[in-house]
Amino acid sequence: MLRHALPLLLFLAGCSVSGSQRTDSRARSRDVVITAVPLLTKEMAAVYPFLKQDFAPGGVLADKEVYAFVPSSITVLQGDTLRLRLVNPEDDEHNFVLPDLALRLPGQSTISATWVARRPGIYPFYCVVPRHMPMMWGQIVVLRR
Ligand SMILES: [Cu+2]
Repeated sequence: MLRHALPLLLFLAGCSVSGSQRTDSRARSRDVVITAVPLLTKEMAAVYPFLKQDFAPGGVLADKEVYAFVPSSITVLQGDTLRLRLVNPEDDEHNFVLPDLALRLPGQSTISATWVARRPGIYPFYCVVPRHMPMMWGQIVVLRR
């Protein structure tokens, strides 16, 4: 009986080894475009009159403006390479800061970069312009392969 089981065990062991080798070959490059989008900025006070009070000293958005990264959540698999294209269509400068990657996004510019999802986890990215924090952020979710 054991003699018949041995080839099966060797086959299964072989599957395990080839499975882990395939892990790297399944890693892929993913093109991701992220755009900095104004949501509630001082220029919009003409459209939304309540913003005048919000942006005034003591208002809920005093010294702040609300921007978003779109999309704000990106899910990839471990080992994948993200080919990022960061688009800032308006005239305010932004930043894009990830662990081990920090980029300046001048107004009306497009910046390209790559980021490799080496380890599983949740990696937040931020714009670190003080008047855009803490609202302007997102996350890259790296799933274990
Ligand atoms: Cu910003």
